[in-house]
Amino acid sequence: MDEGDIPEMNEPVDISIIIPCLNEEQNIPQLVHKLDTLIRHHNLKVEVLVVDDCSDDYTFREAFILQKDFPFLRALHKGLPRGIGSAIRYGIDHAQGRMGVVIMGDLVDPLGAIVEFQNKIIKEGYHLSLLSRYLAPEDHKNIPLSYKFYQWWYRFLCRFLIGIQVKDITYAFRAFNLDWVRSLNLESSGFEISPEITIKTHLRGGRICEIKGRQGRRMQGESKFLFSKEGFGYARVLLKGIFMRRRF
Ligand SMILES: Nc1nc2c(ncn2[C@@H]2O[C@H](COP(=O)(O)OP(=O)(O)OP(=O)(O)O)[C@@H](O)[C@H]2O)c(=O)[nH]1
Ligand SMILES: [Mg+2]
Repeated sequence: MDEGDIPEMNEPVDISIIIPCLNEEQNIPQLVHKLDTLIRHHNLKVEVLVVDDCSDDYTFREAFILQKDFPFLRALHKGLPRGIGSAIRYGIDHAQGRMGVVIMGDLVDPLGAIVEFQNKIIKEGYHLSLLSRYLAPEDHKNIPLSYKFYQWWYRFLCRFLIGIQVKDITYAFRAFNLDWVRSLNLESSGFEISPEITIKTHLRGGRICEIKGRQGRRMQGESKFLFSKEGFGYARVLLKGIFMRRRF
């Protein structure tokens, strides 16, 4: 089984939903069913790209089999080395829509926001629309304290050193104009791809907006995020942003 067996989309699509996945076999079927409900309800023109990174479980097989019942679905197999950032870039390279949306495979993102993202990016012409958990106090109550601590410092440094005013710089659930994001020459392999997109869009003069929303909790499978592993990438993206700001 490989992506070469999958037919190209026939109908033009507006939205390319990119789902980077590592060991998410338990979550993929439910996520695809939820997306199907949303797509039908709002009559969205969508393709959904599941980008699997040589998972140890049957993530790719689950997505591949589901393609038969859900024509909007494309199961993509990305080779090693692993990395959520490389998987998102792989999805961006293979996307056929006008707007890209990144969602997590662990069912934590408030999917209804995709409709609002479409208004912001396609109708109103924003380059980047972030889902922000920090616009209303009730939306960040359920974020673990350690994450809040790191996010607060990162936001503070980005504001102070780069001049970024948005409140949720690092949350991966977001939408962007695909041509715009391709022009940013993204480089990140890991979780730092999210701030890289935000920082580069800001520095290149792109229009950014935030919409309010709350993240849920992972119910199945395991988190792969380890600050000790990802911290260096976040620092690199921040330092590069400071350097770029001096040049522009
Ligand atoms: N393709 C790919 N996907 C990954 C990789 N690492 C994580 N992911 C996916 O990225 C999404 C987010 O990963 P999580 O481990 O839940 O990280 P998180 O949501 O930032 O952290 P938690 O809040 O602790 O869950 C999930 O869909 C993962 O399967 C990777 O190396 N490759
Ligand atoms: Mg998660």
